[in-house]
Amino acid sequence: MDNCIFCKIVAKQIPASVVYEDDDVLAFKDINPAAPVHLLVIPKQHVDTLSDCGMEHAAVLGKMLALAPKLAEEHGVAVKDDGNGGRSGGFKTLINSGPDGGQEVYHLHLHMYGGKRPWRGLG
Ligand code: DGP
Repeated sequence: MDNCIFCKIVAKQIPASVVYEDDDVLAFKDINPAAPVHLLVIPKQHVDTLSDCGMEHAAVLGKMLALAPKLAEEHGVAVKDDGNGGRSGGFKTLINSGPDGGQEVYHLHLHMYGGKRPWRGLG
């Protein structure tokens, strides 16, 4: 889509630090990280916002979410057994949708945050 920054990243017209790519999705580092690990996962095919998605998007949405554990493992933020019967590590996934949802870039994207807290503005 013309003038969409994330479509330009997909098209390699502007640079990004890409961490995963296949035919359907692309993952790259957020330019303004709010956590030690802050990745964005996007569908290659443009859709403005989650609010525009329907069941026809279920496969790509599932793929975006299913990628998170793999990325977490690769970036050292997977949920682990702490050896004392508890868990350590972990990450947050978030999709901002529309103005009241805090969405600034209108190409659907899944944020993935992880690493040592505190994280900027994320509770
Ligand atoms: P949101 O508020 O959910 O729309 O978040 C948009 C995110 O996109 C924000 O965390 C910053 C990131 N971002 C914006 N422009 C670029 C860019 O050109 N490159 C990269 N890597 N990230 C960008």
